[in-house]
Amino acid sequence: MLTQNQVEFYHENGYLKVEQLFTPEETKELASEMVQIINNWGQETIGWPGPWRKRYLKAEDQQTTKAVFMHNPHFYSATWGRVIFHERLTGAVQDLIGETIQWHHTVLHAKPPEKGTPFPMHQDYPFYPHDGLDFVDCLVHLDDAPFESGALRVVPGSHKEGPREHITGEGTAPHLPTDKYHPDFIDSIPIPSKAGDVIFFSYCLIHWSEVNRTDQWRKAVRFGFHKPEMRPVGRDATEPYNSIVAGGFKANPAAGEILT
Ligand SMILES: O=C(O)CCC(=O)C(=O)O
Repeated sequence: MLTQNQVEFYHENGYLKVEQLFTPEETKELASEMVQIINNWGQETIGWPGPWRKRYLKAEDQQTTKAVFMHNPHFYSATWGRVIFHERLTGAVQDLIGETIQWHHTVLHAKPPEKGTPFPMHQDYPFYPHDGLDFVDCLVHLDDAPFESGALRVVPGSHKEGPREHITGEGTAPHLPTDKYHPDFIDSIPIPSKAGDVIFFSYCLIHWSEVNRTDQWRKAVRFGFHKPEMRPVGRDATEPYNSIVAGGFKANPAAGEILT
């Protein structure tokens, strides 16, 4: 699915954009199902809360940004369930981390027009820490995401140092401390994308994005997949941690011979 160069680029930089992984027909169907899901089940919020807003937004914008976030679109739409097994998506993840992959989550991050929420610099690791590094997030674009729409921005190579200390706690989404990590003094590159493009990135890659200032929605859905041996940090090692195997086969290291 991916070329050797693409795989090497991902491991070196911590991210990889694959253009048109979804065909225009697939993207059109996914986008229209997502609009139905939003209209039936969605809720508008200001986006991630937290003290980072003071550093990233002007006073008048700090509590007035707009966002629609939703987990598990497959609870409402079979079309979205099938994406968990989409062969070009899972095939790319298998090329990056190995034959057997376990699905972890699907979440919509939609930035409505004009004041669609920004995201502060962060890694995804503190949202779902696991005991390994082979965790790939995949940002599936349902709309064109030009620079002005708050396209994803990444700090290439920042995954190599592993998890970093984040500001966490009540009233805030995990984010990197703004006195050390802020676009004013950490260089990042924007990855403008088209509907149907997918950005794969390590859950240790530092990334962020700006306000959507266009008059169009910027809807993107993040899928997370990891190696099946990886387990959430803090969970008892004897507790089964099974979720959907989206590619390959999950063997049981403790299995005995049952059938011959
Ligand atoms: O969609 C974006 O612009 C950022 C999303 C993000 O930060 C994430 O998926 O962790």
